[in-house]
Amino acid sequence: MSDLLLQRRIRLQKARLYGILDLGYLSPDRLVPVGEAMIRGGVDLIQLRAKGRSHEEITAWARLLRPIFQGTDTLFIVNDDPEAARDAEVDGVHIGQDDGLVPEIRARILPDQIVGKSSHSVEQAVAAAGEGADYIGVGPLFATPTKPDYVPVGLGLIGEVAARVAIPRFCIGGIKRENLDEVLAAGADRVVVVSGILQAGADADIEAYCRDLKSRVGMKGLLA
Ligand code: TZP
Ligand code: MG
Repeated sequence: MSDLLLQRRIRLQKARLYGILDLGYLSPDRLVPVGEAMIRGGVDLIQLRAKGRSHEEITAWARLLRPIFQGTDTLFIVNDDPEAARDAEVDGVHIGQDDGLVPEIRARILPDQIVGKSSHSVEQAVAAAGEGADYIGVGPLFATPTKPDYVPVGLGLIGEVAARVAIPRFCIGGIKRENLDEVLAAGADRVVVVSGILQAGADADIEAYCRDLKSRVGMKGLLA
């Protein structure tokens, strides 16, 4: 394993809070300031999610964002587009259940980049880990307008997956400041928050919202 891949995997192990720059909520001119606010607020991983946008656009936005991560501990992940992740030389790529197997994706990216995969059941979580994913998403826990077509999996899945899968598990879907304690009490130690962060308000409010989430999920990590 290269030093860079090892360093990325160590950062992933330590990561607790995952945020997403989702162009369903943000206009492109807000990517950099909101990304910077999230980094200041302590977000450990940030994904660029640009559903329905072209490969060229995604690559350009990834290249635009990359410098804001320099000198920080925050990892930068591109959703859905392995070639954009490769060409923009970000930290990794995130794929869904319909995007193929992890080894196929690895063959399309740089050797030291990480791969995350979404899972919606214990079977999918176990399979993603078996394929060699570096981390998994688990959800959606609750119904969410960010991914409207998905049936919520419920809080029970958190413990079932934790019992079977050792790689970092990020719970996702409808998680906000208001229900974070409930999610942590159900066994989550890592969370993804999308609309909660992006709808928090001005950049300073986004930063404060992230810092609050991070202190609470980070405390759980310390006690675990
Ligand atoms: N995958 C499963 S749920 C989800 C994704 C991308 C969206 C989560 O967004 P929110 O706004 O935090 O519910
Ligand atoms: Mg996908």
